Amino acid sequence: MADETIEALLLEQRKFPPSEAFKSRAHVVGTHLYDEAAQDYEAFWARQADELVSWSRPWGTVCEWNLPFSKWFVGGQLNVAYNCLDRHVEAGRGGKVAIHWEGEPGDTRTITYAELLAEVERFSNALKDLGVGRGDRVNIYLPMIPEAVVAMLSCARIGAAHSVVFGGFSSQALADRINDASAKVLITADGGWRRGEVFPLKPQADEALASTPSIEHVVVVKRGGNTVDMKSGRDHWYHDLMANASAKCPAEPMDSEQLLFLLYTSGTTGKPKGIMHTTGGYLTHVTYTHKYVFDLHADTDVYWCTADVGWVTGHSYIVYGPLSNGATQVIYEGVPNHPGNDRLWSIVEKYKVTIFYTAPTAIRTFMKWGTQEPAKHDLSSLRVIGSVGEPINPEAWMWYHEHIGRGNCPIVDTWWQTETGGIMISPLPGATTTKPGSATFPLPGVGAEVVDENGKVVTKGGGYLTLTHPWPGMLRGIWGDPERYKETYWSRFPGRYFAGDGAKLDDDGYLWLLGRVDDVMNVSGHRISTTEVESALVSHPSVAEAAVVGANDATTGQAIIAYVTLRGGAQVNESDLRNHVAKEIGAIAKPKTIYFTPDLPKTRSGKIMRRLLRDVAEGRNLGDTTTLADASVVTELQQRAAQSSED
Ligand code: 7RM
Repeated sequence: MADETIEALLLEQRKFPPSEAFKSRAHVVGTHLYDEAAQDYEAFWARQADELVSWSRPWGTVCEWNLPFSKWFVGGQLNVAYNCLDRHVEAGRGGKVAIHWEGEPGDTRTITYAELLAEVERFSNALKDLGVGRGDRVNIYLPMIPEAVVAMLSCARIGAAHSVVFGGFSSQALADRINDASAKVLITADGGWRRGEVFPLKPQADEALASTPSIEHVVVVKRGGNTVDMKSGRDHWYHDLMANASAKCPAEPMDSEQLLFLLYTSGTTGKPKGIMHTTGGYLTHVTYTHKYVFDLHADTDVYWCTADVGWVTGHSYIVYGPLSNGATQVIYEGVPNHPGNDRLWSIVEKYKVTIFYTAPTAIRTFMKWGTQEPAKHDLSSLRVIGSVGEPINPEAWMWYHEHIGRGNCPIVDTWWQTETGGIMISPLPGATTTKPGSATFPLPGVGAEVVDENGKVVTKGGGYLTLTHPWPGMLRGIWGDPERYKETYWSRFPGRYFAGDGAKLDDDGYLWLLGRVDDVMNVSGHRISTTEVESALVSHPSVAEAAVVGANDATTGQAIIAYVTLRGGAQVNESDLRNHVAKEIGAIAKPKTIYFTPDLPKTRSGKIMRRLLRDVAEGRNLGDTTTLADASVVTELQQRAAQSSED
């Protein structure tokens, strides 16, 4: 019987140092930032806050830490919208493009910093006219249109906290979140474009509004052109409010610890948690990470993050980080395969995107679609490419490196969470030698350690990923439930934040994320991570994507069941694939059964839902499927499982 907390099976030897050409222009080369932060992390963050953020009143204390509650830059005052807009305009950069927006049908809008500021000032006044003020909550339920950015920044400007709900969520999910936050105003649209069609938002919102007594007003942006009901006195068209609002709305100073937003995470059990983020620390964290992780040069780069503003990635790396840094960015409304599988690459070519940030689920989908899609376009503008959301399998990393990065873009694999606010573990592209599949090292200013089940620090091999000291962007709590905050994040290992993820350290001290610890499989006493078996499967040239789960087994405790999606046109048989896994990482990790499937069940943000696959594998009725992106995928797998047990 093995005794490791989580076994480390996969050995990856390939290494990619930054090129001399990249280093010659990079913000960070070498170790000076790491050395500085290691001396005194509070002083390090204070320097970032000072250099990267504009304050209307300086702070007194850098960090007040009463475990598990932290306050950053205490006593300081600032306005986030001022930092994202006014200061760039005041510095003479009002004519710089903030947003190249591309609608799914092909319509476009180009918005400069001065124009974005004017829109935000007007909409801030419109919100004030509706009675919104400091400390209120505003819900946002919008497609990926510029008004989503305007709405968020307008809330920040007047001191109201926003709670963005992803436009793909149901009316029930919207109602739950509105009610938990007691939001006063809802900002939505008639509809948005997706896969060549208009999807309705206002009708969904209307269903939610039947049970949300706190909502006094609804603002509706016209985008889809679909017919909607407008309830007189409550519902207002955005364009009408804007026509009547006054143009000037000075940014008022907010306390550093003023609530900036709530963002709900569904987690695995229980009701969604309203994760709280505040002002000064959060802005410092996202501005710093956006600048250094992507090596942003705001005057020349064109940045594009493909996330939705409904997720934390959209908050931190579409809205607050990039705009605070004065970046020019692309925002795209629709799906990656409309009208063709090369839509994203045509956008990269069109806007000469230099920094591209996406998720492993997207990269594995691109692998399925084939290399001919990116090959149709000139991607030579790209210089840094990033990944977030799940562990990136080494072969997916290699595919991204070769076919999108064309062999000469550093890849930044960024580990972080809704709760961390910003990136925590990632290479710095001019400083770090990367290894395919490793998020490498904690960023300067971040403390991360792997521990075993007793909380003892592990310096080599697998265990639980913990964070050892507070950081500016950390969540301040769960809205309305401080006990749940302590219990969820701070109780498993005393004095440490436990993220819920497994990780291992290799011989060179590189960190490898191993997936959620709830998913770890126990096969004959060996604790095996899903990530490593999935990566072994994906390393087969025919495989694009894989999900594995441990299902109850009379002999081995759990047996590994794999669900595999092949690359376009490829074929392979089950036993070859099982042997391939044995060869890559060892016989103990060989899947007992492999199912081939065109799709895997995923959350709406694209993370594989192994819990459902476990239900399928163990023949259980499906639990909660409401967070699933496409429920037909599991139904299909269930039918297949039932069939194979009859065979
Ligand atoms: C940004 C985001 C958080 C969870 C996290 C991990 C997983 C995210 C990576 C990753 C391996 C990565 N926020 N995760 N990034 N795993 N490597 N680079 O995704 O709150 O929605 O999810 O996502 O399990 O705990 S999130």
